[in-house]
Amino acid sequence: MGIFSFLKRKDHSDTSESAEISPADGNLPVSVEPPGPAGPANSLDTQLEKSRSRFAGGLLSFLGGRKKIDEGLLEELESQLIMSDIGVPTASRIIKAVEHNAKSHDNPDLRTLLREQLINILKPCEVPLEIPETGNPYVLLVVGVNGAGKTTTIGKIARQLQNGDKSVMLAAGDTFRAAAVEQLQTWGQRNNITVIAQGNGADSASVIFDAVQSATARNVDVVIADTAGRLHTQSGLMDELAKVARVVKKIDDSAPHETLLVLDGTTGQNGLNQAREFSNTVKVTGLAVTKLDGSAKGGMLFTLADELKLPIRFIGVGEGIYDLRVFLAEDFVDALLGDKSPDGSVTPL
Ligand SMILES: Nc1nc2c(ncn2[C@@H]2O[C@H](COP(=O)(O)OP(=O)(O)OP(=O)(O)O)[C@@H](O)[C@H]2O)c(=O)[nH]1
Ligand SMILES: [Mg+2]
Repeated sequence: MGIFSFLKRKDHSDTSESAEISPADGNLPVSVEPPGPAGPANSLDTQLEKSRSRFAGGLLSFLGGRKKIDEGLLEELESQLIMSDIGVPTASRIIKAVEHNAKSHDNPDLRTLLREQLINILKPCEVPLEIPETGNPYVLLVVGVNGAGKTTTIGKIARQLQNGDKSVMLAAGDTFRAAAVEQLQTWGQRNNITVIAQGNGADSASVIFDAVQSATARNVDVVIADTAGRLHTQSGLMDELAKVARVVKKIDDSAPHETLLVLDGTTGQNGLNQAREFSNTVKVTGLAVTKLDGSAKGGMLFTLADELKLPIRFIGVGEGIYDLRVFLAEDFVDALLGDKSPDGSVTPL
């Protein structure tokens, strides 16, 4: 089960009211990217190349031909993990577990033991988004700091949902930043879906409320609500998020069904603080970590998983509409560690 395993399509024959609530107006530039070089044909190994060269490259260079797992080697490994943007507490937990497990093997292979621990940390966070069929729109609220990749991620998720046979509506809840509404409308056009908007300066909660109401009337499966980027220090904007969550409950008290925090993967450990700050205001139920293609900081996912225990729903690996992957722990670890042997096991050093 997961985002690709949707239930039957509903009847969406009623699309007649869209004009009265500002759908994408058809005059905006549209660029529909085919699955090209930035599309799904690229392997995760390629997309995570920077993180891999830091991660596996560092490990390879210090391990060399050394076979004996002793304290010195483990200390070096710990430093390598920390340099790969894994936080200190998480790195020491990994090392302790590796050391413990090494003792129960006659001929322990460090890389295999490490891989096992890395997967153990991420695996509980491998919880793909599921959209149950309840008869009411599933409300997905997208939050995060400025420039994290919220709007882009919304466009990509919308495409995946549509490919999974779900109908989608977008809510232009970023009424703060100039041109934010137009940016979302462009994504709406790329996906051929309605965007509910009221223009800059409107009340974000009111736009999102309208969208949920309209989606309910039209039997749309999923409403994805964009919001303005904000810092936890901007108390007015943080209060606005709490208001959005309150207001949508007036239509469906189980909404928002998912509050997805988008974190910029190039910010490393800072993502952990952002997650904590946002969780003080809204109940974050999932994470999307973007820009991992341009970053050597993929190690941050281990810290996020270890410290927050929140589902990591997606990883962003490029700017194109297809450059979003459902997060899978083993695939991610193997892409970071490098080559796999043909039978799927990791090539020993
Ligand atoms: N390389 C790469 N770029 C990305 C990814 N996701 C988003 N971006 C880029 O990051 C920039 C910011 O993305 P937006 O989606 O506008 O970010 P936002 O969080 O909505 O920004 P604000 O609305 O200003 O808060 C854009 O140039 C995107 O193309 C990704 O996974 N990889
Ligand atoms: Mg945005």
